Amino acid sequence: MNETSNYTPPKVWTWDAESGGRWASINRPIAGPTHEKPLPLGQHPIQLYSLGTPNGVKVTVMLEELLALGKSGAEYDAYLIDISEGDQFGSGFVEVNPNSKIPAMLDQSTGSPTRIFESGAMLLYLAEKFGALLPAEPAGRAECLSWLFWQMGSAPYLGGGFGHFYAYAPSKIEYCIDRYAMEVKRQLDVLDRHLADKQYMCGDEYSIADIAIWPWYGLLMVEGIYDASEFLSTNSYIHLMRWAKKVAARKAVQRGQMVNRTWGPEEGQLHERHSGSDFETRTQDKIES
Ligand SMILES: N[C@@H](CCC(=O)N[C@@H](CS)C(=O)NCC(=O)O)C(=O)O
Repeated sequence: MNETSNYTPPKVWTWDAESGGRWASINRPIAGPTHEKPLPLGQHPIQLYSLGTPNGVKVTVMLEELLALGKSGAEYDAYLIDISEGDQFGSGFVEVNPNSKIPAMLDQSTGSPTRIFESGAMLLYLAEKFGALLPAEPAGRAECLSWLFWQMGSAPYLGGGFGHFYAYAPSKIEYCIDRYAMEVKRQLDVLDRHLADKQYMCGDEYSIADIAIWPWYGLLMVEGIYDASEFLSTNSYIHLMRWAKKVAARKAVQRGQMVNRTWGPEEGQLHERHSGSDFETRTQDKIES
């Protein structure tokens, strides 16, 4: 193994310089707002402030699934938060999410608005509010919540660990890439073995466990996020690949993936969403242009 650094940590860490790498300009060691900026408010019950990253996509897929089930109370306005510009540190955003990370959500249908932060909390909140996509009987519910929380605990190793050191860090550090590739491959094997005899994460029924896991592990399989398909041999996880493709084919998943997305092919981007017809208009724009 290459030894890449002789760095000796000082007694007390201080914030002296940007750390380098793709996200260096937004990283800081203090919480709280950096500037005054109220959030916009739309007409719909649910207000979402987000970006089309995997954590954001979980919630837009959930909302589109609920609307597809006829739950009109899940109508939503989705506003774009550009984390590369520091929008997550605006005063209005920090009031909804003191942790300054997308997604953040407000439910305006509850009299005084209810704030929800953390994508897993949003999935659970919405599933309970609308009585959907979460098994009602205790054993099924326990299994579903176990996988939901598995995702919340595991994905930081994929994104913040593997993705960061493989794709974003200013230099390739073998120790870090090895450590996180090992863990990510173990996680892929967990999912692959679990899905060997199941259609969905909790059996025959699609649920919030699938909605939480797919934007990270499903997209790694079908879209090769971080350009790492070959490196991680993702094709070898055949049950996980079958599940990833099946979930990717759902209309609500395709819609949810477009919302607040600002990169990739233009026809796959809907920067803000205020009505279901926005998707059709978006497609129409493309046909006419
Ligand atoms: N555990 C959080 C993670 C959210 C998160 O990490 N969001 C990232 C984008 S995917 C973010 O907003 N980063 C901005 C920053 O770190 O300043 C959730 O699932 O909601």
